[in-house]
Amino acid sequence: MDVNKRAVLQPLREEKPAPAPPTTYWGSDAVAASLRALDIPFIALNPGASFRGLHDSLVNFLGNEQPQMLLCLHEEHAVGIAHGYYKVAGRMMAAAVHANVGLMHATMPIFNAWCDRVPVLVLGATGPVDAVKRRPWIDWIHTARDQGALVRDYTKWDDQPASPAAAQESVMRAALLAGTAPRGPVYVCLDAGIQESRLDAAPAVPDASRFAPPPAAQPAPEMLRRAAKLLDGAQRPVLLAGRVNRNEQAWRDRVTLAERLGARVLTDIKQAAAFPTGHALHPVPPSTFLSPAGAEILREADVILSLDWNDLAGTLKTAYGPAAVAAKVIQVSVDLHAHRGWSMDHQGLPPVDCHLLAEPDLAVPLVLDAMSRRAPAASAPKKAAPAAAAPAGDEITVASLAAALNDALGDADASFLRVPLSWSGEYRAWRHPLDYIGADGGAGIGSGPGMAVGAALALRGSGRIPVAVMGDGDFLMGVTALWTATHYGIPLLVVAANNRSFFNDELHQERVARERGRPVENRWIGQRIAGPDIDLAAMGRAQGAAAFGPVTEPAKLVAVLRDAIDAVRGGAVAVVDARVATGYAGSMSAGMMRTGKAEGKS
Ligand SMILES: Cc1ncc(C[n+]2csc(CCOP(=O)(O)OP(=O)(O)O)c2C)c(N)n1
Ligand SMILES: [Mg+2]
Repeated sequence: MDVNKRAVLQPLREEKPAPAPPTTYWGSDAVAASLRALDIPFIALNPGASFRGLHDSLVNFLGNEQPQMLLCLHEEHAVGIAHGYYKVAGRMMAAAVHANVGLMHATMPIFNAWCDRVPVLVLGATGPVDAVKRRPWIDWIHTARDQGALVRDYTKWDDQPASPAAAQESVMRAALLAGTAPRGPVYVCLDAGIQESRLDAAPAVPDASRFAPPPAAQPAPEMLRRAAKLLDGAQRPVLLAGRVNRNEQAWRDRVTLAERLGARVLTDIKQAAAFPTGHALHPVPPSTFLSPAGAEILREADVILSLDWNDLAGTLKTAYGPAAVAAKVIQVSVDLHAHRGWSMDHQGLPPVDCHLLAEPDLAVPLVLDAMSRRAPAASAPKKAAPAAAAPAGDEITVASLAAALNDALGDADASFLRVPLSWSGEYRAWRHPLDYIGADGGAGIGSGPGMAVGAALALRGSGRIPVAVMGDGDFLMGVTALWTATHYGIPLLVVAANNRSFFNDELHQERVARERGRPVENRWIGQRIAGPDIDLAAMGRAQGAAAFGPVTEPAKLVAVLRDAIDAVRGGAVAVVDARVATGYAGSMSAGMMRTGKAEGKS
């Protein structure tokens, strides 16, 4: 393999249409003009006749730029790519999905984006609302009375405008709502009849600046004073660093806050990097559920400051059990604005003594200013030594895979776009907000490849190596998303931690068997993805990726990963099929241990 140590940034593939000087204008041109006005960079889609009008406008009215189309092989990828892109870029993308069936394919990633509070502008369509205009059969099965009902419970807003002018307003409102915290996906259904109606003149271009999301809301001054007083008086404060943004200054502000308070900090592996995990004040690795060590720290706390911690109530319950929470709790979050009746993604109801109704990244500097404590607290606790690398055995484990990846990456800046369920937070330190983008929000397996492609798209040119480590189950459900990356030239390393099983659920079967006194050794049935073993490298190669493996020998792994990383540096998508032993790492935690056995995470 050609060893190329420097990142090569090939231009993103552009698909330039033949020029089409406008002679006529159409309803869908008005929608396209709105997307341009909103500065939407990309629109990921799988085509469909219900939005053929919009498709034509994107190509022939806008010239396939701003937004540029990204063709996807499944609607799940289209929304997942938009989701992953936002998680890195902090910028909203659009996705277009076909009437009824396309939206049905997109429901899971829309739910994921909803749970992750990530904005995505989902455009859909319906066969003509006016029955007279419907073609026989197909337009009838692809017309629904209320398509938005499919996603209404996990979007911030949906609409089905009834004219081109109303469609422009609808898209502006959708973007405004999606981009206002708490953020989330929105759905606008475009009637095919309206898209294909002729306009008398070129559509107006909305002034998007007049419909922009308002500046982030400030917390109430009284609450800020109260929070500062609680923190000034705290002896053993704990900071729960949850859902925060990718901004470097905000990262430094959190470190300053923790150091000034001498607060111990916990982070969550479901969320993006929120604090340097190697810092002395970050004593336990990020985990899916609160670890026993984390619970101990929370029980000792006198003041707990939650920076939009996902599931504050469940976390406190893990630490305190049924007893009242002894510590004073400060919650910094606007999330309650997103809490609805259909989905329980709002989690339990936490006891809160002081609520700053603001986004954490805005609130932290205000809290720092309001506090009287100025100097860093004197005694930082000693950081526990990181776990020693597991000794090399006959089989690759997820721990040894992580160690090999760390070795192969060396000092390079890498962004982890996914880690598998079997990953433990101690395997790699986060030192920068872009070191890790967190999980998918809704725990929908199959989101890994699509979200990784979207995040890698946003990382192009950053000098960071995009790395997605994912379970074989996650990989297999979404693998064709990688074609979008190879087609457009989006470098990305995908490492499949291939245990040839939906292993998380083997653990669930094991638990049930134990409870029922039935044979534990049957846990694999209906779970193993073996016999035949699937050649994941070949699946990657089929999408146009540089493919490596299957790798079964621990001794060969670092060299293979180096080659794969070099391929990514050269601009490729690389897929490594690493055959790992079944088994989960030692991060199993109190919440999982109801029966005292290691259990599945989701
Ligand atoms: C769409 C969807 N289907 C099923 C599940 C249930 N589920 C949770 S984890 C898991 C197994 C995932 O397998 P893999 O990605 O290979 O990870 P492993 O557990 O083997 O490490 C499944 C099926 C889910 N969360 N989402
Ligand atoms: Mg698996």
